[in-house]
Amino acid sequence: LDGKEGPLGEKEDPDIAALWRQVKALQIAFLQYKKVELFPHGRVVGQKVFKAAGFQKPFQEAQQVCAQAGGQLPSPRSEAENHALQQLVQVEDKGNAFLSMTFSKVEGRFTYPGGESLVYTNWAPWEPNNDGGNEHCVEIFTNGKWNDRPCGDKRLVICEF
Ligand code: 289
Ligand code: CA
Repeated sequence: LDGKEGPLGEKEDPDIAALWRQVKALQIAFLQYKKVELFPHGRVVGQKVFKAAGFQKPFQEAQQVCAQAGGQLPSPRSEAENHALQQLVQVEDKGNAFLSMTFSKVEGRFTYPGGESLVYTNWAPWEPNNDGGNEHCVEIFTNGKWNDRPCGDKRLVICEF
């Protein structure tokens, strides 16, 4: 025995040991870059990353901005995801942000971009009210609540990856 045995007494391959050291160093470096990248415009919730673009666009252009970046507009599916978006809307200080969901005339309700029904909602009191008859998009306020809103209005762009 020379002290290089594993827990089962097997010999440790020096190449494998070197690879493990490399994996650990990469993990540490990756965590550091993640923190740098997310500060101050990004949030991680589970597997999802939300990142504010820092400017306002009408809904269709906002959709294009996120798609071009390889993401999509945000679809908060839980209180934790909604809270992360609320934080970004507060930090950015550029007004309310668009969410991904739109009113489907066929379904008669709001759906995700794929057409699926909503699994989580956080409507403000009395919303959605389709005020003026043209509120087919959704904005999230600094208090985290949602309001239906005309898609042509400009809102802060946040993308989900
Ligand atoms: O154009 C109507 C909007 O400005 C909002 O006005 C009021 O805050 C409420 O009626 C909202 O529902 C509406 O989206
Ligand atoms: Ca409304």
